[in-house]
Amino acid sequence: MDESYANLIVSQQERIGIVQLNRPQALNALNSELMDELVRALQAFDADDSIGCIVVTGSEKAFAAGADIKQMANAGVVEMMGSPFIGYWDAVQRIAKPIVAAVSGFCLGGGCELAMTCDLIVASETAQFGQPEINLGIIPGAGGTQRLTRAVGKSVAMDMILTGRRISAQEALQFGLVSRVFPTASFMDESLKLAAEIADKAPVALRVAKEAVNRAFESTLAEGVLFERRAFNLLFATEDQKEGMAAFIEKRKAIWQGK
Ligand code: DAK
Repeated sequence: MDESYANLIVSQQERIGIVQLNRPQALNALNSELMDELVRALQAFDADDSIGCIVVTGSEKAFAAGADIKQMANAGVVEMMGSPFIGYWDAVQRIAKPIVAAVSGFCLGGGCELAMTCDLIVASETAQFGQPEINLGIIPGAGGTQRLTRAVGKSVAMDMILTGRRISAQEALQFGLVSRVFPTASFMDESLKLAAEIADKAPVALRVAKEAVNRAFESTLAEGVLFERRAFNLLFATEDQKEGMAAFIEKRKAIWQGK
């Protein structure tokens, strides 16, 4: 990737696209410049056939300490209503390839909402998750009241959102907000290993699986199951389904074409 970014470090490792938030002076606080770059980097990876899975990460100290408080402190209601800011989270949600949020350190407010907009969250032992907006006289505004509640249930979500308290990586694992917690020393290696495992799968099936799981949040059970059935059947029109099943029968590794 040749494009250069002021607030990101973007790289590729085999079939993994890595986007590292890099605004250390503000603990990766998410301003509009950073979010604009993030969306552009994700869209570029999404359009790149050599990428199978994307990792969004931050620094050891902070995934992101929230939206940039200094940027929005003086905004008025009309300005907030007309702000394109929230559109960045929607754009992240529209990325078709799987996105792993690899979280170390602070993951707060809009940062936690960004992680939850990704497809799965893995954490280092040092990660701390929270929605502290209540301490600023506001509430989560990028999906936190909805996605956190779906992830951890009403009681824990209320506890976190009404008190602003931060939870540890272990608590986040226990509550179902994250799927795995890795030791600090091996956190990035383990996160990339997981992403590589995903990136190695059949590309079309990955997209369809992501879409189907996300549909669970947007539909009734009956509609979701119907969506899954159609999506499942559709995969029998792909070369990868023929290859995957032939490889199983022939006891060899499948070679995916993404077709
Ligand atoms: N914004 C701006 N700057 C931040 C920041 C933030 N969220 N978090 C940290 N910083 C800056 C600090 O101001 C400080 O800068 P200098 O003073 O050195 O210039 C630098 O990062 C280091 O921070 P600290 O000195 O505070 O570091 P500590 O280790 O002592 O404390 C901390 C770390 C993470 C506990 C603390 O920085 C903190 O409490 N940060 C704020 C966390 C927070 O309240 N996050 C929620 C922000 S509100 C929207 C949708 C969603 C949102 C907005 C709009 N729309 C619908 C449009 C989301 C809102 C939020 O996320």
